[in-house]
Amino acid sequence: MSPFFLQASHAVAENNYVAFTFFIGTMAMMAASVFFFFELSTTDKAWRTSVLVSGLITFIAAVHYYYMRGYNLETGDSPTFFRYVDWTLTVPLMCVEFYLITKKAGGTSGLLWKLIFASVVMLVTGYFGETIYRDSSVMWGVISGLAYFYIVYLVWFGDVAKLATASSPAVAKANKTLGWFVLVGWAIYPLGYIVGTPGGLFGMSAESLGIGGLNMDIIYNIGDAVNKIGFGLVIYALSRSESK
Ligand SMILES: *C/C=C(C)/C=C/C=C(C)/C=C/C1=C(C)CCCC1(C)C
Repeated sequence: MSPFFLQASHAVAENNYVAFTFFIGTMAMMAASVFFFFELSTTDKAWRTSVLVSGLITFIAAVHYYYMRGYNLETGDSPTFFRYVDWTLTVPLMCVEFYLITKKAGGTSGLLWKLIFASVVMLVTGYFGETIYRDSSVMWGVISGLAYFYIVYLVWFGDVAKLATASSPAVAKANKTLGWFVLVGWAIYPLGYIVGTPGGLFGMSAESLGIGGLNMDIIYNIGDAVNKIGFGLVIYALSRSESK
């Protein structure tokens, strides 16, 4: 007997640890959403939209995680389509966060679109490499990686960094922390992509990376928990430090 939270209507997977991480993910994203939404009433007006967006990111993820858990239990497969729908909604919203925190110092919608465009290129090419064009997953992974590094560049050295520095010490500090999330936290995803590619990529596999036992979905789920909730908390902390 598997525990109740692993049972599906077409009971398939016993001891399905992947589905278990989807279950934990659903709970964590739901709890984070409730937190961000409830804190809105005591958030300074200037930061309300930012904290609201933090809650929307985790809320959208919670709904997707609920579906992904069911999909994984019933089919035993990776819910790749739902995963990418989730990311295509939530990653642009993270770009919106960068726009919102730099807006006071002159962040423009042009900058926002640059970030969103890069993130969509990163995700669409990643999706191609994981699904339709499996045979050329190296090429699609590299293109996706280039778009990713462009985002890293914008946040660390480009317009986002410059505007954040010009804004206030608190915004500059928050941007630095968000920059670490983008550089280190987001780097978890290419790891999942490598592990999920049959035969591995560039001769790398879960075993050779020292993370044998972790599969692609578990790695993506860890990445989402770290990045969506962590990112939101940085914005929340900023909203508190600036309202004093
Ligand atoms: C909440 C979801 C987030 C922050 C998702 C981020 C996803 C990425 C940074 C994905 C990046 C990828 C590459 C850089 C190369 C391989 C393909 C991807 C899409 C996994």
